[in-house]
Amino acid sequence: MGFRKDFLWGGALAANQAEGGWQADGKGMSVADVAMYKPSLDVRDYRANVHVSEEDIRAARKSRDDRWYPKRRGIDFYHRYPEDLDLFAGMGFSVLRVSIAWTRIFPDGEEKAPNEAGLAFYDHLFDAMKERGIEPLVTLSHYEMPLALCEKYNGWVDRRLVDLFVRFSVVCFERYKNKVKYWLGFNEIDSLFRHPFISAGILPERCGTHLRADLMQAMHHQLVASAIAAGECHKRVPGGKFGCMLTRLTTYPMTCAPEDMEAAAQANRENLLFTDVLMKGAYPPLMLRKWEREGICFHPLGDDYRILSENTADFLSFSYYMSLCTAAHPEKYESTAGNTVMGLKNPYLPISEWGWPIDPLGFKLSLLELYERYEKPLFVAENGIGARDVPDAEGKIHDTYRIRYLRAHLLAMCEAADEGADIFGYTSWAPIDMVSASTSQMSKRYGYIYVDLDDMGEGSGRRIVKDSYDWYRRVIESNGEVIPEA
Ligand code: BGP
Repeated sequence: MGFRKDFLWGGALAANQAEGGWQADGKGMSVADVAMYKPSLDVRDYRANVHVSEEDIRAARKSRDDRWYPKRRGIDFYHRYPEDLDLFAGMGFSVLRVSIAWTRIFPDGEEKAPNEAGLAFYDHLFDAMKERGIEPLVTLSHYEMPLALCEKYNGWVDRRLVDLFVRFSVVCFERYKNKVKYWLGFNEIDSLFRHPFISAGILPERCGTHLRADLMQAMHHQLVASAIAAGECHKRVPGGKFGCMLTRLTTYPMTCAPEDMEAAAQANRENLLFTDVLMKGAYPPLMLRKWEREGICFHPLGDDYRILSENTADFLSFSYYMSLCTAAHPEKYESTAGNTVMGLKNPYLPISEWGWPIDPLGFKLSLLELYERYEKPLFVAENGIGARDVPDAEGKIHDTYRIRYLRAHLLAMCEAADEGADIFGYTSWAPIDMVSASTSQMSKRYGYIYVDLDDMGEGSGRRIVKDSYDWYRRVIESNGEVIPEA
C-alpha cells in the first residue's frame, strides 16, 4: 500500500543550528547564542554539555566570539539559503521544516513592535521555498528563545511568557498566513525537564529547592501557550494546521519482570503526558494523581483547563532517533546515551558512535502506538543518525551507514502506514550538516549534504553531496515505493 499519494517528503532544520547571522539585521541574543562547544566533555554526557550558569551568560553577553559559540555561526544558512534550497529541491523535497528565530522578530522578547528586517528575512525564505515547490513546516520555538526573557523572568517559570509567546505567534500567523499552512508550537515540548535552559530559559541555580515545582509550572505555561497559539492559528491562518511536537523516547522494560514493566510503563506515561494534554485537551488523570500523591503540582489560572480542552492540536509530530530500556533497579545494568537522555543499554540493539541505540522496529512501534493513542494524523518531524562523515581522497562521502539507518527506518514507517497509521509527512534530521543541539559539534553530522566546516568553524563552508543525497532523491521520486539498499 505504501505512503499516501500526497505524502510530504523533506528535511528539518532549526534556525539556531543552521542560520548563523546571530546579530544580523537587529536580531537579539537567544539562549542558543550562549551554548559553548566543550571538547573536553564526554559527548554522551548531555547534561554537562548543555549546562549553562549565570556566569556563562555574563561571559556570553561580553563575547563577540563565534568560534566557541558555534550556534552563532551555524552553517550561514541566513545568507546561503538560496543555494541550500536548490540542493533540497534537487532531492525533490515537497516540505522543509524550519523554525522562526523568536529573536529576529522580537530581539529581547518584549519590544513594542516587531523587527521588520527579521520579518522580511522569513518572507524571502518562504518565497524562495515556494518558488521551488517546497512547503514550509514552521516551528515557532526551537530552543532559541530570547536570552533577555531568561535574565528578566527566569524564562517560562513566569506566566508572562505565555502572553509574550502568543504575541510572537500571532505576529507570525498574520505575516505569513498566506505562505505557511503547517505550524508547530514548541520543539520537543517534553524536553524542559531534561534541559530547562535550552527549552525554557530557566536557570536551575535560580530555582534552588523549588526547582521541580518551577519546572512543573513552566511545563503548564508552555502547554497553555501552545493551546492558545493553536486557537490563534485556526482563527487567523486560512486552512492552517497546528501540530504539537514530542521527543518520542520509546522505553522498553529491561526484563519481563513485572517491576521492570511497571518502570517502563511509567517512563512512557511521563513522556506521553505532553501530547496527551495537547492532543486530548486535558491532563491525564494518572499523572494528576501521581503529582497529588507527591504533593507537587502546577497552579492553573481560571481559564486554563477550558483553553486546553478547546484548542487541541490538529496533528502530532515527533522526533524519533532511538529507544531505551529502563528497570526497577537500573543500577544493575549498563547505561547508554540517547537524545538528551540517559537510559539502559538494550543488549539486542547496536548503538551509534554517540551511544544512541539504533532501533527501526521501535520506530514502527512508536508510530502505531501514537496513532492508536490519538487517532489523529502523524508527521515524523525528525529522524536520522549523527556520524563522523569523512570525505575520501576524491572528496566523496560514502555514508553507507546513514543509508542503512534511514532505509531501515523508512521501511518501518512504511509498515506502520500499511498497518493503518495515518502518516502524512517525514522530514529527516537533517537535510544538511548543522551544529548539534546537545554538543554544539559540527562533527556530529546528519545531513545528505556535507558542509566543509569543523567544530571550530574552520573550513570553506562548501556544500558537498554525500552518497545518501541521490539515495534519498530516488526514495522521494518513487514516493517511498523504492527504498534502495545501500
Ligand atoms: C533533537 C532536536 C534537534 C536536533 C536533534 C539531534 O532533539 O530537536 O534540534 O539537534 O535532536 O540532536 P543533536 O543535534 O544533539 O545530535
